[in-house]
Amino acid sequence: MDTNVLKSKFRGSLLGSLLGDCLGSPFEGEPITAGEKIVIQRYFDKLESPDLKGPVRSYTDDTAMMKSIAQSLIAKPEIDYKHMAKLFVKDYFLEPHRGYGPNVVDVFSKLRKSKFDDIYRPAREQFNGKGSFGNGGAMRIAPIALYFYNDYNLMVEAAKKSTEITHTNSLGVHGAVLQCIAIHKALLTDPKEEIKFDQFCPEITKKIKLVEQEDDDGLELDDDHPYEDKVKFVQHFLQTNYHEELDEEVCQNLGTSILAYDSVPTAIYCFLRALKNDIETVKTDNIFRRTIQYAITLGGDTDTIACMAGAIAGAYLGEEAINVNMAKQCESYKEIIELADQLHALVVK
Ligand code: RVK
Ligand code: MG
Ligand code: MG
Repeated sequence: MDTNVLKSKFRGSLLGSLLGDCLGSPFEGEPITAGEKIVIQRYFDKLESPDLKGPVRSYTDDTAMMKSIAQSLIAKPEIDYKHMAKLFVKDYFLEPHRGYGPNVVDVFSKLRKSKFDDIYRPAREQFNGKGSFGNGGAMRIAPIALYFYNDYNLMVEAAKKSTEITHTNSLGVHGAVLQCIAIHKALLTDPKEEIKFDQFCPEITKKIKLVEQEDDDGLELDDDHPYEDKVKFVQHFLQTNYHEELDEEVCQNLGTSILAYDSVPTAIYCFLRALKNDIETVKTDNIFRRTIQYAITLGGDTDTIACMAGAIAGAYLGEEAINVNMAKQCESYKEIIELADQLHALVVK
């Protein structure tokens, strides 16, 4: 792929992540009614206006941690997970009010207290040794998909290792891997070439199936391949024509919660549904906007689901698809572009 196209896609993915987070966070946890969907439509119409003034829209933990991963890859191109862990912790203690999950905050305190002697131990001990399955590993994963765009196996390994600093439950780790695989697939698809719905899901299903099989602990629990099953559900919903009641089924079956299992497949669905251009409740010709606006109208963990859906959409469409006025509303958007460019310069020759 042409290096300038890739550069635009690198920017698109990190900006997509930022915009989803900044624009989604005001709606976090709210039940989304038909009236609220109209409010969200107007909110997005205004965001596209060049005359819109007002305070920038702050980012939350999703972007704070995504930035740390990018900064660590840039500072330590040979990959240094202890350095990454230190950046997570440093940022948290500098700005603790970015809406971090309660478990990760505890992990950060333990990491600091233990002087990072074993960066994986605190996360392993959480939830009585089960580890977290929150979506915190997935929400921050975009820089890993970009940095390892040329080496799929290293990418999967880095997705796991960067996640395990805070999340060790296989549901948390595999959620991050699935999100990484989806961004990677979008990144490597030519934006002029249409994403084929009947191929995208089966391809990522095949990949996540292998990851789930490799990490299978042999316990033969009821469900040893939850993500494989969930992506099949995504495919099923995509094969159904859009109607508003479908959103309720999507929320019930795919989920919209803070848990990786209940949000990563939903984000993938939002992107693919937005590509189909049949969502009546979201009125725009812009696929990027449709992706994050639709994700927000599903409610629940809106910042994170929009952030993850935005990272995939941006990786596919590139920076040009993102309305500049909208991007300018978001805190640190120039810094995010700079990080994307530095990652690109490091890995795209
Ligand atoms: C607030 C039981 C578990 C669990 C387990 C639940 C920010 C807990 C971002 C936990 C993202 C929560 C999100 C989140 C990212 C996880 N047993 N319950 N084994 N594992 N939970 O704390 O980084 O919004 O209730 O690890 O994944 O915008 O507190 O944080 O939406 O999931 O938080 O998991 O959160 P954490 P995180
Ligand atoms: Mg957040
Ligand atoms: Mg969130």
